[in-house]
Amino acid sequence: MTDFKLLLSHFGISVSSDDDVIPYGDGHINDTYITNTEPKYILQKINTNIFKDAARLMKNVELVTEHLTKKILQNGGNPEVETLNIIKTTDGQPYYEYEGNCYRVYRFINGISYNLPETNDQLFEAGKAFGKFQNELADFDASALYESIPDFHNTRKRFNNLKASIEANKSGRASSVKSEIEFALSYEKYVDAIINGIADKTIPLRVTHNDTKLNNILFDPKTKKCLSVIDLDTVMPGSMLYDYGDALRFGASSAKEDETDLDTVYCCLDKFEAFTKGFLGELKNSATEKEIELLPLSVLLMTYECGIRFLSDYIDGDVYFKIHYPNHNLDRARNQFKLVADIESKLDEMSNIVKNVLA
Ligand code: ADP
Ligand code: GN1
Ligand code: MG
Repeated sequence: MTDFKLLLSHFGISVSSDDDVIPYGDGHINDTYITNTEPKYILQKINTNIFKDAARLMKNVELVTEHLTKKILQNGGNPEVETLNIIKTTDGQPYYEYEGNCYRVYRFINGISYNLPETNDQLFEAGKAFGKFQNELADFDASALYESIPDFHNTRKRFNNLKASIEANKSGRASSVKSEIEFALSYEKYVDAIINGIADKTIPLRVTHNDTKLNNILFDPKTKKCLSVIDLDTVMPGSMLYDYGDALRFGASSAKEDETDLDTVYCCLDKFEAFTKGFLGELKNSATEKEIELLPLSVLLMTYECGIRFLSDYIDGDVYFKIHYPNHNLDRARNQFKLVADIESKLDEMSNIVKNVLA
């Protein structure tokens, strides 16, 4: 049992008992808790199976939040709620090692995160927020960043990893998911689209968030606008298309990421349009022709990539994503694959929407 009272005392935070530290949020990676204190804090056990070097990870978060803080202040905003604020340990460190685990504390931001957006306005606001996030980091020195997860959105590598998982078949589950594997392998033709553009420089490398699902944005409960973009663990050099495609993978879906009634899972073009308006409102002047061309395909690719990651993890025996029941990763994979097929059938319509938004 973690002694939370003792642990938090190293951050200068006092709780009456361990009951004042409560599991929080729906992240798939870190263990997140909220403290029942005034003010409240977010405590996270960093997933060091995934983020191997907590010191360098936290250096990234420090550098990025310092940069964002300057921008927020220049715009007359409030950095205490508009970006993450690291609470240092009493020794001035950005995380604390305790019983072999690495813990960090953030100031709690009083905002709402959505697993299923409720209105198109929320999509518009999310598009604006992720577009603005990239603009604010446009003059950030990318070479200062450590690559916290190498090849995070290299879809070719993700495809090869899936093949390796099937081959190794660590869980013995591969034979039970033949149709999902067949579906996944049949989409190989798309996997190089973004990587090739990066290689031939038609797609510029930018500092991107790389994990733009909607619950990594906090909305202001009063104004309904986006308050802040959080979960900065994967801020790394990447493509604008990763942030756009991943946000729509999640945000334009008609259903939650683990909905199992697949008849109710499809890509909503009105949500797609609302997000695109917000995103391109911020970035249309800096987007290249190739980036614009690949916007619709990036939604397919990021959804496909996430689907094959869930499927690989199911075959590996659920070692990466947090699951809440035995077939959770398989359900998530099926859900993403249903979306992939639907997005593929809507690519032309999506291109027309992008054209109209830019007109
Ligand atoms: P994971 O990498 O596991 O997704 P996150 O950093 O995204 O972890 O945190 C999980 C959830 O916790 C978020 O989706 C959000 O709801 C909540 N959360 C994280 N940090 C804060 C914060 N500083 N203030 C308020 N809520 C937060
Ligand atoms: C994870 O950390 P979280 O829950 O916000 C994952 C993303 C996936 C997403 C799928 C570091 O996001 O890449 O798209 O789950 N983050 C990491 O829901 O792997
Ligand atoms: Mg998250």
